[in-house]
Amino acid sequence: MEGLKKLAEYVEYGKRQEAKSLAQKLLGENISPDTIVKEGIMAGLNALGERFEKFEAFVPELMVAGRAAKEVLEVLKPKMTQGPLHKIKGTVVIGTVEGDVHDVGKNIVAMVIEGGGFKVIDLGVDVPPSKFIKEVKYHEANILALSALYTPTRLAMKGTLELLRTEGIRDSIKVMVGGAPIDQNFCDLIGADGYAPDAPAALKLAERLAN
Ligand code: B12
Repeated sequence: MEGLKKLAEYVEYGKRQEAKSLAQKLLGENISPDTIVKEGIMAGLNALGERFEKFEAFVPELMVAGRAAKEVLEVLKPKMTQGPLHKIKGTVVIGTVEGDVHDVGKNIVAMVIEGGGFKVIDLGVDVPPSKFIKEVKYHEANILALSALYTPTRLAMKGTLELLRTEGIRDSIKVMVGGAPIDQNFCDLIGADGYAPDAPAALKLAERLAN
């Protein structure tokens, strides 16, 4: 669809205002937030990621595109969190692990899980293991969701799980992991409870883990 293609382009080139008003318009045309995320935001960021790999785009471009993506998400948020909120299914503490500042994907997962009926505590980016542990205890969370995009920071996921064990609370919480460099193998390797490749799958996983 032409509008979604245009939106992907606005996100890719960091045109925030244009991207926001187009997203608003697409919502008005009854395009689902899910489609806007996939075919607008993610398509744009993926195209930029490919240019970045070929040294045709650089960090400043990633920054403006990331910002545009975040602002479009804000436009979508009210629709995405309008889920079947009759009953809270559980509490999820979510964050991007230490050393990593990517948060577009983590924010999408947070919104979809919240829309699906969970209470979500979002700790933001570059979250040290000790902070995750403190918040999990404070909120008596059922699920801890860890995101990582930059491969070296996967180690911080392992570190967070180790601290949960040291603190003696590993058995009282389920841990789910995700982000581009994460897969089921890595999840098994560090002893997490589940991996999901995208936001809808993350919601299904959370529902399974909460039971
Ligand atoms: C935008 C961007 C940035 C922005 C981030 C802005 C922001 N606010 O997030 C900025 C400029 C900060 C940035 C910085 C860097 N970046 Co960058 N960045 C990107 C880019 C273009 C898009 C990322 C994105 O938002 N994707 C879209 C979202 C929707 O997808 P997603 O995050 O994968 O999330 C989905 C799933 O993974 C899953 N998911 C995500 N989290 C979770 C959590 C759970 C629990 C679950 C179940 C699922 C799940 O669901 C999400 C929704 O479907 C990617 C390229 C790409 N195509 O991904 C590179 C990329 C991730 N960056 C990369 C790099 C190298 C860097 C830098 C090191 C660059 C530098 N030299 O400084 C720094 C690292 C900074 C740091 N310490 O973290 C590399 C990583 C390579 C690697 N394998 O490690 C990539 C892949 C680019 C590339 N092709 O080389 N970056």
